Amino acid sequence: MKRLLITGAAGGVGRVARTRLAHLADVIRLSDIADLGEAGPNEELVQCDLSDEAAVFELVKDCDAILHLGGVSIERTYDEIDAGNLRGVYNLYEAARANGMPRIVFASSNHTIGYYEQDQRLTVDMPTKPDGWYGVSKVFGEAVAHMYHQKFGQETAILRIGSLFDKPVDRRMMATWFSFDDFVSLMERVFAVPRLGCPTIWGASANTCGWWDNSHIGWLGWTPKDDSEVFRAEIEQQPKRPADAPDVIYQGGMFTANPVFRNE
Ligand code: NAI
Ligand code: 15L
Repeated sequence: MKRLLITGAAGGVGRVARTRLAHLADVIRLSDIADLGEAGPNEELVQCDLSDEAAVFELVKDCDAILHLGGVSIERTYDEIDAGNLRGVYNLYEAARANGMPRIVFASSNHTIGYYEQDQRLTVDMPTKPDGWYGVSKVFGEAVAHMYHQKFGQETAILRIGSLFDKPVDRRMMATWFSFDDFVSLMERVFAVPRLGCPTIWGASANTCGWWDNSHIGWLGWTPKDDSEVFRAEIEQQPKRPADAPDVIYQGGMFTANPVFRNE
């Protein structure tokens, strides 16, 4: 493809995507509200706030595909989440509609289903159970993706990411871990398939103790390779958590224990 837009490119996942997905397009347009440093070869840098409608319209122009990572990535006040994740998603989808409907990957989250207990095995057609305003904002984004697909044919991969980090850092992440290698191989498939539609995909590696069923996306030809078991000995050196701790009971872990943060 000619130009791939990556929003949230200054963030933890964005910084990895910047280097590891560079081969997917002739030009990578990187965007964030935060500083993005110096442009490398084949990079365009656009600093903008996703809540700025005119700026997002300009941002999306001439893009063939979008990896939408930008926005608030943890529980925050309603107003902060509103700007980045509600208004931001509205602006992105409207800009895409006005600019040829480039294929989108929407970075959703396991916090859409955070209140399911850890002994439950989930398919993507089960009702959401968000564990805070952050999770609610991701449910909103998923609904927007479905609505734009139904109404206009906009294609989106709704990626419900577990824990996309170098390695799991606690017992819960043994189930939710998503390796960067598996993320990259998924992005390669999602942007290559001739028809995508609007599937919901669990963003997790092939963890032996995982909770989520991706059997509905066999047609995508993506097989995650990593398994958190290689970190088990290291993780089990951590003290055991009490049986009634939120991170032992719920799939969303400690997010379920967050208060509703009040706007200042
Ligand atoms: P991050 O917080 O490191 O990166 C998000 C980026 O979005 C930041 O660089 C931030 O400056 C930018 N941003 C925030 N508000 C913005 C606004 N109004 N306008 C423009 N840019 C704005 O998060 P991370 O870990 O890189 O996650 C990337 C995406 O994946 C996020 O959407 C997050 O919700 C989602 N996700 C990540 C998971 C993970 O394990 N890393 C798990 C589940 C979902
Ligand atoms: C998320 O949605 C967050 O963005 C990330 O920082 C992690 O907390 C992750 O979920 C998780 O649940 O491990």
